[in-house]
Amino acid sequence: MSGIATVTAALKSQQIETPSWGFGNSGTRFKVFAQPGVPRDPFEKLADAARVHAVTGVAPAVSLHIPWDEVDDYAALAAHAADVGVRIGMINSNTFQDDDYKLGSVAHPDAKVRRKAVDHLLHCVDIMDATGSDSLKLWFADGTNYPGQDDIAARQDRLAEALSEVYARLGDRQRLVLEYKLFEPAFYTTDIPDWGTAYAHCLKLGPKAKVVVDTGHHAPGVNIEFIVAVLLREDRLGAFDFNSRFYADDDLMVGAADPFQLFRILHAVSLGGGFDPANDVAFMLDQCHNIEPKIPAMIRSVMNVQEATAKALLVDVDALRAAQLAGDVLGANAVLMDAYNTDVRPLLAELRQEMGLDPDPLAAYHASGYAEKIAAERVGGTQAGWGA
Ligand code: PSV
Ligand code: MN
Ligand code: MN
Repeated sequence: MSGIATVTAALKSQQIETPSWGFGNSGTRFKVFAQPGVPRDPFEKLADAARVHAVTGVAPAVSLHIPWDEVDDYAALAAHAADVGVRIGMINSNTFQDDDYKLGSVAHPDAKVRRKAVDHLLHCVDIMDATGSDSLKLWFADGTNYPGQDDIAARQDRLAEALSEVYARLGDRQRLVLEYKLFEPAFYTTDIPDWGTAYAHCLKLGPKAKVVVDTGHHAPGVNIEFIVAVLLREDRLGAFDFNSRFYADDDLMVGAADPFQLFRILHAVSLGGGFDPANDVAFMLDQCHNIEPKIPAMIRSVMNVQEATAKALLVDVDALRAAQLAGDVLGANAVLMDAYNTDVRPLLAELRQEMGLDPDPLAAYHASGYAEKIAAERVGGTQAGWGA
């Protein structure tokens, strides 16, 4: 295959997973602005996600969040997903919204609360069994607000014990991916604040435990592509939660705040073999659209990841290596910038036509009449989960 044929083949096989909660109403702690036509249940969220896939061709999986997407019959939900043209992706656990979790969940000082939290995680694995999902995505809000509030190391012990019980329950084709976050809702210590802590737990658990990099979960200025390169090298990069941020965990559309950072991250993915499906890196969006229309925002986000991926794949790696080995600092940088500065939109438009799609996914969505249809049909859409 020629260089460009390799790039287009990789772009066609890329899969970008959308989050069910990105289709519901969401907002900040100050206000949720309701939008017409938002889904009233998980079935309708899957239908909306299917529209994103229909016009982009690269978003076939949808992450669920439990209990926001709790239903009686998960096999029926998975069948519905298949009917509308998508599949169930990761199952995201939620151990942060019950009153019991005020002092934490799996790291809570009270064994009864820890039991409840672990039971929820095991329930999530049951849902994986019923839906065919292969990944359990764990994010814990656990932490403390004040020095002295609890013992840092004891909390790590409790966390490790809970994780090992869940790990032992995983089937052969199932895995867990562990997410870190610097702060929020805890403000003094967070029990998994960084990739090092997540990595240490994954190492102890075994090969079916990998780290999730949520691009909004770091201190300002952290070099995320470095983390990505190291995790890939150690075979412990499980997934991305893509979004963008100006300040903290803003959950804005990926590629909106800093497209160059997204390119640098995807360049690290490319060099580390992360686009090879065998490495099982999931490219997930974790964002919520507070003021912008949900489905077009998701389409835009998928396109942003695709554009950054295309640029990352266009890097002339041979020229880059030659410049690096020659100690040609400016030359190496120029190779990278050449790829970043390439307008990949014509390439992607052509690729979509080859895939039988409209070259302009947003125009195709707007022309489809779907937005008007759901606005007329759906009354009383649900909130994404926060503050619900
Ligand atoms: C936490 O901030 C997080 O990034 C986790 O991935 C959650 O599952 C998600 O947001 C939704 O609250
Ligand atoms: Mn996340
Ligand atoms: Mn987050």
